[in-house]
Amino acid sequence: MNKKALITGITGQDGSYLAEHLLSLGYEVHGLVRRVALEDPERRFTRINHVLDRIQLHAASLESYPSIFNVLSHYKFDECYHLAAQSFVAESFSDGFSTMNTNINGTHYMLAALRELGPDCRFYFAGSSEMFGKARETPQTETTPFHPRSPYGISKVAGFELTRNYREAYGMFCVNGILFNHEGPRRGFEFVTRKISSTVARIKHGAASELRLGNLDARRDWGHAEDYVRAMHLMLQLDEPDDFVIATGESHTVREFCELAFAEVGLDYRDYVVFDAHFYRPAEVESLVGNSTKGRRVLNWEPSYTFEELVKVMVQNDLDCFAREKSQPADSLAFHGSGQYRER
Ligand code: G4F
Repeated sequence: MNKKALITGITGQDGSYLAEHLLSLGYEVHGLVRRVALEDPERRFTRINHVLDRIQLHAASLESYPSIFNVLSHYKFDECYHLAAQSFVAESFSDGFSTMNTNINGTHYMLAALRELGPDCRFYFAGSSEMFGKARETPQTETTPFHPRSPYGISKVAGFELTRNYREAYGMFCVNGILFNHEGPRRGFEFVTRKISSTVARIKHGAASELRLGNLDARRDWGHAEDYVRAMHLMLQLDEPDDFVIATGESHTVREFCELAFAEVGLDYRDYVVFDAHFYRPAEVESLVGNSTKGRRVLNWEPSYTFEELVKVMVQNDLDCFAREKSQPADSLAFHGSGQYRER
């Protein structure tokens, strides 16, 4: 019998890579999606279009316990990957209440419904390096204390603790992945890496003249999302549930990302990058770098992309996207205020 997996957030970057990975392993893959997404597949399913005929989607909202309960009452899942969240840190400062509501209650609803309907289902929670925030030690490990710096980070700490509590209180197989930044060609355009790679492509083609950014000195440990979804799956195959840091162990500044991305198209970032205070956060996470020794040993996991390869694939992908955009009907990609395009 094939294993049955449920992915929340299946339409996002990580969800789409994870769906592909689980399909390649012979899983029956199901996804929870909001009804608005089902009603607007062209816009909402750009990352999963190529696997739509091999997965099953169910309408539910993370804000509605009954809708989650309803889906879980109809299927018996072996594994549940809870990836859905409001995941843009900057947005969490603008609307902390929505972020808290979706991220904390959504996780609690998933856990409570599983406890009721499928307590044997293995549960993965997408924790985040943002939980370390103003990091108390470098590099960060599974034992580094949390000090979140945003409503998003706080909501992830709550989700982490809920997951651990369901493991300890009810004996459920619940694990936390503490994933550091993971990017790739499917990254949303609001995140800094994709903002840079997509704007580099536009500048190269004469469609933009500058790139406005906030803190260029922020340091992150950036890996490729394709590598990180493999770790999620490995965590649910263990004999005992546990929590793991997943990271490359290298950190680079936003400035370094810019330098490499512009160099990829033969340009010097200093000629195009403009500092814009608007993109500064009320409380910044200055520097993060993970130590994933435990994950590498126990899960036998290794990242396969270097930082340089990550930047290169993202820029090359956006050059291709731009070329396709020019040959497509105008409404298949939309422009927003800052001059970057977004997938519709
Ligand atoms: O790309 P970012 O928005 O990602 P951030 O805040 O590190 O969070 C991402 O990674 C976390 C860890 O895996 C996830 F939990 C989270 O959901 C998300 O995926 O910003 C990276 C850095 C920040 O320090 C930010 O201040 O880039 C800096 N930055 C500078 N200028 C900018 C900009 N970030 C954005 N988004 N836009 C800018 O113009």
